[in-house]
Amino acid sequence: MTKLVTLERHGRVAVLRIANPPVNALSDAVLAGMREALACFEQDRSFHALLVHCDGRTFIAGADITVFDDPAYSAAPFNALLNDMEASDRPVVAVLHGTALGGGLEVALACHYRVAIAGLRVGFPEVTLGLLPGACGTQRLPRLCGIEFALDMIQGGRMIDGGKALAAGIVDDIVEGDPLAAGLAYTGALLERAAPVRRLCELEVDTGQLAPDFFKQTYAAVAARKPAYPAQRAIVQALEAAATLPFAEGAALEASVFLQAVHTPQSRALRHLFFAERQAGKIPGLARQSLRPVARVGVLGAGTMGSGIAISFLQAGIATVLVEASGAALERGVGMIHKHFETSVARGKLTPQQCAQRLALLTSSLDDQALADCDLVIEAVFEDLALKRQVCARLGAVCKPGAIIATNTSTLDVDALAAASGRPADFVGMHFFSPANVMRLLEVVRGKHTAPEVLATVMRLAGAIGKVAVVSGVCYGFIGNRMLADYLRETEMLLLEGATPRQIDTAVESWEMLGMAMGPCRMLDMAGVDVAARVVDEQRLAGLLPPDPAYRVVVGALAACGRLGQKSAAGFYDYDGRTALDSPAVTALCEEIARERGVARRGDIGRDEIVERLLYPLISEGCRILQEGIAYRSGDIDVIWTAGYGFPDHRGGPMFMADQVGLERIVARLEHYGARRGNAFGYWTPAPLLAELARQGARVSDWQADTR
Ligand code: 3H9
Repeated sequence: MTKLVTLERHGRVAVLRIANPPVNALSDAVLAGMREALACFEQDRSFHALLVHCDGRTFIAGADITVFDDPAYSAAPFNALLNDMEASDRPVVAVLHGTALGGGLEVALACHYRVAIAGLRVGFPEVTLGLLPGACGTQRLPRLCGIEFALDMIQGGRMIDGGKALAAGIVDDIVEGDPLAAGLAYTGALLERAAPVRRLCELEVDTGQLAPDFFKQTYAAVAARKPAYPAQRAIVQALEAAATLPFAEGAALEASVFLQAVHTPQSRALRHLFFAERQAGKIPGLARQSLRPVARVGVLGAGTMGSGIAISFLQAGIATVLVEASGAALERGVGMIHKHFETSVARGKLTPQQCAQRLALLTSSLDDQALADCDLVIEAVFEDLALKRQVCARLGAVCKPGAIIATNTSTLDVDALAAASGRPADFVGMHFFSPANVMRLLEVVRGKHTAPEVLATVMRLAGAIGKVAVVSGVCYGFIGNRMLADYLRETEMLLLEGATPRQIDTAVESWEMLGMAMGPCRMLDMAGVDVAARVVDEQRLAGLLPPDPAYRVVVGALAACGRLGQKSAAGFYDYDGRTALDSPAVTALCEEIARERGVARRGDIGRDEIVERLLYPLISEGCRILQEGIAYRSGDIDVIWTAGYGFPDHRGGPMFMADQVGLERIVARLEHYGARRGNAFGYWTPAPLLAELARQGARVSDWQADTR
């Protein structure tokens, strides 16, 4: 028996103890250990019951996700183990604490009784990995809770708390205390009253309340919602099998659709992102860094961004002070924050008491001095280098010693701002994405002199406010916006060559081609065409533009004629309310610019060209970013794009996708466009790292940068 699993005697009760930190994931070795322990229990009739118990902070959090990468993976041994466990003629009990997720919940459902320790959460998160439960979760859960409940829980992938699990019958009782002691007490009581074994596999699924066309409707709803997630359809198939077939046949169907899901590119991509997000939090050389305490946060600037940042901290229960120079702007910002929490109450997401508690943590002021006792101050003023320098100098003077000073700049030189603050070791970039309280990404910019504990503190804080944080080195636009610049350059170039905004958006939004949440023209219209034009102007001022007369001239021209995007009901599109309409004026403007700048128009721009021209230069820039050490690893770039830029998670991010497409092909296509369109400005020259990896037949995901 492995040390991961032991069988211990506690009087009449055998305790099957799993100890596989940190989350007791079911690796092959754990499953083998469980099988051996179960066999010992079955052989020893002096035991009257089996208690399944986990060491550490949680019950089993699921199958070990890495096992699915094995091309020969089979769920059959796991299922056989659970069937044998359930078949036992003596009570099998699970004591659940922390989280019982995925395969962990399936273990619990194969037990005859389940007792929860207060604070337990249970769920089937497989769908977030492009999977469905594969150890009869789709068969046992509906026998306990009905089809509709099971569908909601499995399709949603969300966790439910112990109270809801008790109400649904997923757990039999909730108790307080040490899991082992509580589990033994519960099992002892079962034995006292000679409680019988109960097997979910022997129950019928109650379909009495289901509408006759329930499954037909559910298939249709799934097809309309996420056609790119095959697991969604497979979940309905497995539940339909549970409702209509005997247990063994339903189990066989689940096994078959589960295995298909495991091998889909979508699931591989989502599994990659699961680990990439966790990896992103690990900073080379920063493993055991002491942290600075952050109990009070200041935000300077009460615009949309500043207010959104304040909401993020208030939501996490952190006292926040909002400071702004103009009374009217401050009032607007505070109003926005109040409205946010009040809307949450109206939608039932917060109780009125929770809303009051959060708002009580907010103070506001027109005076910088209000920031003097903050542990972290984030400036979120207008994106203008001169203004930000001034503001950072003010913060350097007003913040208390040891306070962290952060800039929310999306492109500007963090080292220059750090120098302006006079406290470069205390200084860091915290690039939130708009709307700051909604978007999951936080790009943390590590300056040349940022102290390690400042970086570590901000990374930890990001987790506390529900963000996924990725570290970037200092360069123009950091990781995300630097890559975005190439994507937008080609967007505008294609417009000059004759593509329409709709053609471009539709190509990159289409699931078969790419599946971006929003095409670039729609995105710019939403973010503000003037904002985009200002970014290009700042780049020009900083001397960062290529000597290309046609480089990103469209946003400036649109902004100059008042087409600022949705806010002015005209941008790349005309707007009727929220409906985007093709704009003859934009076509005319692009024709005129093309004529002026000597860009030839053509009518043969197809979807493949659009997607390749937007994506491959971006990937190439990602390789430059890696080679320069701006990003620690390619997975970090994938997290930035999926969490912050609407890149489809089922593609795993641009770098993961690059490996799927093949680096050789990407290099060939870049060279193809270089030959066809001319390469006077080096746009189509593959990054040296990309060219080298393609030559070696290697993958960018495997490439390791030296640590900075
Ligand atoms: C499944 O069960 C399929 C079955 O239906 C059928 C099979 C036939 N595997 O998130 P954290 C690692 S599919 C491998 O930072 P937290 C994680 O990478 C699975 N590793 O902690 C990290 O490693 P490191 C269904 C896993 O406290 C460390 O554990 N289950 C797994 O913030 C700590 O993780 C899920 O999808 C795993 N299953 O959150 C649950 N889980 O330290 C996935 C975690 O090296 N897990 N790791 O970076 C979670 O949602 C969270 O980890 C959990 C804890 C809520 C449990």
